[in-house]
Amino acid sequence: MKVGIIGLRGSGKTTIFNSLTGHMVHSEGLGGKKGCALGLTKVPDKRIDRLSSIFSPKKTVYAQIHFTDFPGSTKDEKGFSDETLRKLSDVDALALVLKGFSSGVTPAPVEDINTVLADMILSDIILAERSMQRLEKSRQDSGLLSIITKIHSHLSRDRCLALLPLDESEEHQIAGYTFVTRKPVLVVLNIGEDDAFVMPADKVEDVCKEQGWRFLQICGSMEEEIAQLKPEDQAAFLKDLGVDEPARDRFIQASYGLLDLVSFFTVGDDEVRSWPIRRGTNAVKAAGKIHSDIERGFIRAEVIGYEDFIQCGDLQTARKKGMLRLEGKEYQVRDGDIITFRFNV
Ligand SMILES: Nc1nc2c(ncn2[C@@H]2O[C@H](COP(=O)(O)OP(=O)(O)O)[C@@H](O)[C@H]2O)c(=O)[nH]1
Ligand SMILES: [Mg+2]
Repeated sequence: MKVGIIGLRGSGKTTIFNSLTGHMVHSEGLGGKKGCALGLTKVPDKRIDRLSSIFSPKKTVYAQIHFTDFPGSTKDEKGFSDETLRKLSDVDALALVLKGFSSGVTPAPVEDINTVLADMILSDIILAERSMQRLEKSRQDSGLLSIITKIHSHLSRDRCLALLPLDESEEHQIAGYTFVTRKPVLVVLNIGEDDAFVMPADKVEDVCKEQGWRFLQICGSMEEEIAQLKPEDQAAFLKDLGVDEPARDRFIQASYGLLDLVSFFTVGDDEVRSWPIRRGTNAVKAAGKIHSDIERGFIRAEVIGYEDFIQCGDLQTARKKGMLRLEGKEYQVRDGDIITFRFNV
């Protein structure tokens, strides 16, 4: 899964990117004007920590998210550049960073969120208009033209496309278009460490609610400092602050939630691993995430929920107690299921 970090220049995108990935991209460096910085981060999951301590496997694998730090736009640039759009076509979700800390200038997050929103909508309107002109001229695909026309009129009401219900066939027909407002968005209000300024966070949240966006508040510069500490010092620092997890973990988990992903786990002496799947995925498709052979030769899945497993303590006990359920191909995998697949190829 890939998340693109967008927002106006100076909102703290690179700072947050660094805190998420543990990278140290210089503030005016890569992310500043042109290129994009790329980073991989694991999705923290206390259940995997626990399973790993139970099995002491050779390898522990967490789910991962790719973050891309996009170059920021300034307020007077309109829409996204073609270059940026090309890169955005590749991301599954967006994290929109808003400047909420004061740096001599008072932050204006409400104005900023509306600026970026208008930019995103404008980008999609331009794309829709270009496509409508082309389709009208060629007179070939009237079905597609009517979908794009519907999209255009929806956008003209200042609404993100994620709010426009499309059926499967419509989705399929527009799959090749990069409409930025179709992507799920997490808005991140980047606040200062000790701000006297009263944040109009509720007004920002109102815009989010209107557009179906999620909202999170974070102090980017502090997160960046925490991320640079050694792991053992991080824990002590957080304890001092009286919190049990850094905001970066909430950020990563919220990004994960944007795509309605859930995790199932495989466990053993070799490996304890988290597998991200879309909510509603059935057992045979989940098996295919691990290996196509397991999907092809699927016989059954032995399943136990994470909480039940922890109560039993180990798989033998769970089996004796009859807590391991046998499930077939169509079983809908739930978040936290620990699964052993039986297969035959
Ligand atoms: N005081 C304060 N400064 C920040 C915070 N986040 C970022 N900055 C500063 O704001 C400037 C722009 O940040 P940067 O991450 O490069 O923004 P970008 O252009 O969106 O990538 C840098 O000088 C950062 O040190 C914050 O939470 N508090
Ligand atoms: Mg930057």
